Amino acid sequence: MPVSHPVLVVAAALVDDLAAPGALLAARRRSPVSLAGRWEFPGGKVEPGESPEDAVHREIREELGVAMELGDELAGPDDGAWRLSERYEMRLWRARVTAGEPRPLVEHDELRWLPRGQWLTVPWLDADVRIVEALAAATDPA
Ligand code: 9L3
Ligand code: MG
Repeated sequence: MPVSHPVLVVAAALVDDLAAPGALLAARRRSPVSLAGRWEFPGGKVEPGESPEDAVHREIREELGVAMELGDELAGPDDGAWRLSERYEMRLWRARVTAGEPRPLVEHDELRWLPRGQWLTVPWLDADVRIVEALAAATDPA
């Protein structure tokens, strides 16, 4: 059987200040049922022919209704990506909202700005926990 390549998911670590992150935006999923109630970095799958950067802008516009600027990527251990499961791998960028107020429009039912020091206080998706930890470790104390 051919080994199938993981599907690429892209997501944003939206922070209030790219140079000195204080608050981090977490989004609570309402779908699918298996993930409902767990928190994540908002984002989704890259579409055919789309660059990962274009995809993360599109996903955040669709899911939260805002425009953003990208900061640095938080590279993961798997060729720069974060393996989420057998099916998915993810790339993640620090980002900042440039227009609009984030709202849970599609697959979330709540958004929360978590103050620095409280980033791990919500039940993240299992796959996202180590990424939040890595982001916190890579972020200088405010
Ligand atoms: N996923 C995990 N962590 C994230 C995101 C955005 C996505 N921060 C996982 C959940 C889904 C899959 O990736 O199983 C595809 O995401 P979506 O298209 O349902 O958002
Ligand atoms: Mg999504």
